Amino acid sequence: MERALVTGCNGFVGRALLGRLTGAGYEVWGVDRSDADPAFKGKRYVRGDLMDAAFVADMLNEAMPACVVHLAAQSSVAKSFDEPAPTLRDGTAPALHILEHARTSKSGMRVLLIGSADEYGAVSPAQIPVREDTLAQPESPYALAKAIQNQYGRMYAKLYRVDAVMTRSFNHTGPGQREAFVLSSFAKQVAEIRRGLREAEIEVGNLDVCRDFMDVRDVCDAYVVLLMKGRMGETYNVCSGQSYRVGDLLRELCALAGTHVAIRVDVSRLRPVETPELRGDPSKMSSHTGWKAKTPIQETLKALLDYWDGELGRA
Ligand code: A2R
Repeated sequence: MERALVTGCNGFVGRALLGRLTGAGYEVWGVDRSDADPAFKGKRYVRGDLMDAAFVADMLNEAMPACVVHLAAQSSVAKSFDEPAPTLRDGTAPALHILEHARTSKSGMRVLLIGSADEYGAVSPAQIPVREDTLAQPESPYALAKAIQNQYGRMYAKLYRVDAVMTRSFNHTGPGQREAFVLSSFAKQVAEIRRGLREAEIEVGNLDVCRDFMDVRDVCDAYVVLLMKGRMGETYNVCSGQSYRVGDLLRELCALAGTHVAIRVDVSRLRPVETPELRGDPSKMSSHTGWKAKTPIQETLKALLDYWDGELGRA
């Protein structure tokens, strides 16, 4: 049984990925800087800060994984504008420590570095759907950190034959996502309205942006398939190839919940720079690995709504 080590395992994607990796036959070790999430009960869990190179080296020497899925990062674009320095540090140094260990130990482990569609920055309509060879022009500290991480991976693969594979993952959502993320925030508010816990009014940012949203389960499947079939040194768009207007998804959530809501724009939710549409071209991913996003968006929205309904019911 091959061992996979997941960094940032307590987070939204880490918790969803655990079952997908186990289902694919991996023995999973998790690492994060807080106490283990209950999902990791019975699994090998290491607590520590990946900013610490010695910690990373010791952990990898002990785990000797066949592969690492590097999820750990400060994952909020909005927060990155307020906290650029920690975002840049957290988004780059841990990847470098992992790659350095792979280089010096010659372990041959595969390192899957999770990047972001935000690396592309403000793409023009003519560049949509965005391909991997589009010039990355990051427009947030978060995106810049991810672009640097991507270049580390590319460079280590080229110079040292470290088996690094990089993603540029487009928007994904699902049960367990924090409400700092747009669809999760909407779903929570709609669930609260349905339960009579708040006025029938929703606070929103920009409803006109269009994004390539996927279900987190599909994204986790993409990561598992990239561990097996991704090519060294390559970057892959993990995307559906379809984009949805955020306002339309809000309407869909309201329809699913059977609620009518008023909409109030909260200026604190508006970003300094906002790309009108970000939709990826998934053809490289599908031709190299066979993966395709398959979950209908309505199913994802329903799962998100049910999740928040359950959380509110428990509160
Ligand atoms: O920030 P915390 O304390 O919540 O911990 C986060 C953890 N993490 C770290 N763990 C160890 N050492 C570090 N230096 C370090 N920095 C961050 O990674 C958190 O538990 C986890 C990230 O989880 P989420 O914020 O829920 O991110 P999510 O949505 O699971 O995204 C996974 C990846 C990220 O690289 C995103 O930028 C990308 O997918 O979209």
